[in-house]
This record gives sequence, structure tokens and C-alpha cells, in this order.
Amino acid sequence: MIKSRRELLLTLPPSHYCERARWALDHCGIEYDEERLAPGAHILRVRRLPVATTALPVLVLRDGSICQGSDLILDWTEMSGGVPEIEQRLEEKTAPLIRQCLYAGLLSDPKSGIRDVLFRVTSRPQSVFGRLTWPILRPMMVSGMNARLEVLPDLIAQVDSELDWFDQVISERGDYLSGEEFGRADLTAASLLAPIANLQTEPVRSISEGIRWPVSLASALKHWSKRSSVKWVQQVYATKRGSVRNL
Ligand SMILES: N[C@@H](CCC(=O)N[C@@H](CS)C(=O)NCC(=O)O)C(=O)O
Repeated sequence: MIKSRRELLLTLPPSHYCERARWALDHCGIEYDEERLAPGAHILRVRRLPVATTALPVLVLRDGSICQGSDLILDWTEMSGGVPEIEQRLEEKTAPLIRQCLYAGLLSDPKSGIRDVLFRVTSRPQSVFGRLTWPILRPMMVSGMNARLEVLPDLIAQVDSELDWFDQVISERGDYLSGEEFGRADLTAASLLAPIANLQTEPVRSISEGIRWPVSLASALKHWSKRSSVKWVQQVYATKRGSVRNL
């Protein structure tokens, strides 16, 4: 069993699931270090751990035990204010759709800046490995997520209907998804919708700095920016994201 002084959060920095875990740790005042990995290179690192898959985030606890997945990490923090049915839909349907949709536009456009964003805030060896393997990695990401340009219009329509659902949720529930206080469900929704909210709030702003949205996505993002869901995300980030410990 490996013991360390602080918890260690392994992330792919731009991942919204990783932001969900990072925010929960920040919110709960937990001292941790963040090890920022590059896609592709992360596999070599995560395979050294006793976990079933290479998906991040992974939290390595001080006693050497491990939580894999943002949901289990939030369970471990014991944050209150969860709404399981809303969080489950966000985690299993809305968030993968948003990821697939954005990558379908970004990976097909060499000027999108996505390569630099994926490797910029990682360690030097991770970044070098990632950049060298990019010609192989990029098509692997496209096929792994089915993030092809041809499916982008359909993905935009599907994200739109997820926002119809979430607009309805917030109109029924008011400012917070569970009761009168900010809680786990709010944090989950805001972080998993963050990639489409053009946030100027840290850490999302710094991590995604340099993205140039392809025309195909820019108009969808502009349209979404007027929706209640996106305004709600911006408001929650502006008022609740609070201090970011590990930038
Ligand atoms: N449901 C999981 C999803 C995690 C996930 O899909 N992580 C992606 C990043 S967005 C990942 O690590 N992909 C690379 C891999 O699986 O090797 C969670 O909530 O943490």
C-alpha cells in the first residue's frame, strides 16, 4: 500500500468529469495534488494502478486506496444535496453527448487549437509523448467517441434536447436542484454542462484557453448561450466555484 501526505487526483485537465471531481474536492476543502495527464499517455500511468479501466478522474487516497470515477469521488467527499436521477442522466447521457459533439467539431478542424489545449497544462514528458503520438491519437479519439464531422448536426440536435430537459428541471426546481442550498447535484450539473457555457471562471477558463471554435460549433454555442440552462451554469460558476487550489 502506497501512502502519501495528500490525496492525489489524476485528471485529463479539460475533461468535465475531472472538473466535477476537482470542484468537489475544492468545495469540501480537501487538500490534494492534481496530476494532469495527456490523453494517450494517461493509459501508461493509469494502468499502473489497480483499476478496471483507464478512465479518469481517479483519486488515490492517502492510505493507498482508490476511487475511480467522478460519481464515486463525490460519494467519498460525502457532499450533500444529491439528486440521483438528475445526476445519473447528466453523467450517463448529457455529458457524453456534449463531449462527442464538441470533439466532432474540434478534432476535424486543424485550426481549433484542441491539440494544444489537451497537452499544454500537462507535465513535460506527458506533453512530449502526446504531441509525438497526435497523428495516431487524433483518429483514435475520433473513432473511439464516434466524433465524426458528419454526425455533428445530429449531435447538436441531441444536445439541444438535453438542454430542453435541463431548462425544464431548473424551471421546476428554482435556484438549486435540491432544496435551498448549493449541493452535489448543482455542482454535477454545472461542471458537466461547463464545456458549452463559454466560462470566464477558473479553472475552466485557463484550461480551455486557446480553443478556436470551428464555424460549425460557433453558431450552436451562440444559440445555447441564450438558453436558461447555460445562463444557470454561468451563474453557478460565478457565485459558487470559489477558490481553485491547484492552478
Ligand atoms: N462516468 C465516468 C466517465 C469518465 C470518463 O469518461 N472519462 C474520460 C474523460 S472525459 C476518460 O478518461 N477517457 C479516457 C479513457 O477512458 O481512457 C465519470 O463520471 O468519471
